[in-house]
Amino acid sequence: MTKAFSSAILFAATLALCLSPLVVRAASPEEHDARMAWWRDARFGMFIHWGLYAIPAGEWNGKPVPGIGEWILAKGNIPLADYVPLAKQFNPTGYDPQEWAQIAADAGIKYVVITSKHHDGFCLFDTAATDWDVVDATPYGKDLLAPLAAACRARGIHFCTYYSIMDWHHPSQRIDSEKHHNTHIDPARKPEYIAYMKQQLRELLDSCDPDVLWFDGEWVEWWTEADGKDLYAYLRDLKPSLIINNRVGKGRKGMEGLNRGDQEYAGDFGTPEQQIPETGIPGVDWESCMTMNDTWGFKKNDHNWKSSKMLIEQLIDTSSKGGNYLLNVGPTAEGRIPAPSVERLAALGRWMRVNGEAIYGSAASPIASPDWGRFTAKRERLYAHVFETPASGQLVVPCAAENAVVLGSDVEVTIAVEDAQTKATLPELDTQDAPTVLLFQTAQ
Ligand code: H79
Repeated sequence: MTKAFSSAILFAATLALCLSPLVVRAASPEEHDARMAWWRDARFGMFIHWGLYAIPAGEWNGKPVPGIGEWILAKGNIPLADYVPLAKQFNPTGYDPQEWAQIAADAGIKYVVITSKHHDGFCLFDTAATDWDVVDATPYGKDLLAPLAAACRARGIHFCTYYSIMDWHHPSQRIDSEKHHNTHIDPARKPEYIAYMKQQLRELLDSCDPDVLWFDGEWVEWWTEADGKDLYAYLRDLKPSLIINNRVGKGRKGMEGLNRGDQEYAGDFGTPEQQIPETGIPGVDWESCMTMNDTWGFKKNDHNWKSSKMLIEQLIDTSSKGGNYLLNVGPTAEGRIPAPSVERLAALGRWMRVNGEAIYGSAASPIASPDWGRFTAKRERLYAHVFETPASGQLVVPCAAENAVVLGSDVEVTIAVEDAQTKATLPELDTQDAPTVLLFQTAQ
């Protein structure tokens, strides 16, 4: 190779390196909107927390421990040295990815986000970067994620993966002896760990092509916003259409820094956890992730299940504020989604088959939340989600409607329009097990 030629290559490579984050960040608002379009329309996703922590399932040596990889290795819980051999017991012969995907599809779910690696570092996919994965360390010996990706796609469900930045198992880090939600990294080994993550994420993109990467565990003090921006650019370069949550960087505290074109924080959407904000933020994409009981991973003694009605109301509440709802299930070590979760998903599905048009593709309601329920909106349609029938038997809607019906029925609702207000006299509504939706059509 001539010197001039090799220096030209070097120049081009350097230029490409310098430009790649810029290329990612310079996306026009139109390109950004196009990339986010399916996710904004989806509104309803399923989170799956699955891993070795489903084996102790909330109990260790007869004592309760957290049911999730979350704090399972924390002080006083399971020592890492005792946790690692659990892999030899992990043999989820009851796992049927087709069944899981069908449960999700029947619930009206549009995307699935599954743990590829939680804080315990254990990988549910085949990675050459470590043997601490389902293929190399367990009797099951097969990749769990690619078959689920295929089963989801066959049903029109977007397949997405969760990945924890904090890693209790990687030799670069050790768990803080007091604050288990933290690791300390050997600074000399940080580049090696970043290369490890990048290799695994590339493998994940190659093997199951996720549409969202959902990072977590970014709060460790050694992970910086610059690290997050670098990882964001790396991934978008590998898959330009990829959507990445704000926990790739330090943006959890910075919902307001997202999607405004300023890219103050890396990431495409905010991630309130176990809470639905009082209001959305116009122009900011966000997603509330919630559990059906109290834990993320399967825990046999957690019976604190939310009712189906409450879950439906949370989905509506989130949509009414312009957010997505990511509802968690924690499958067992055998590979089954627990029956109480399946029942609740089925109830959500029954409701969505009738009322889905009020959720999918809906926009945040311009109207504040009333006492009796929530509003969602779609072009000339306003949906009133009645959680409890108001004592007056009437609803007042702040727009001039042409007509109103009970969604999914031919029951017409009597309305009286005055100025820019519509007063609806409610027919008998059954809101015992699920909210009822009234559709108000306004002039085009
Ligand atoms: O995967 C599920 C949980 O296992 C995981 N996130 C969901 C999606 C999770 N891990 N830890 N936590 C949730 C709770 C973390 C709490 C804290 Fe903090 C981390 C307290 C202090 C550091 C949050 C982040 C508040 C400050 C920084």
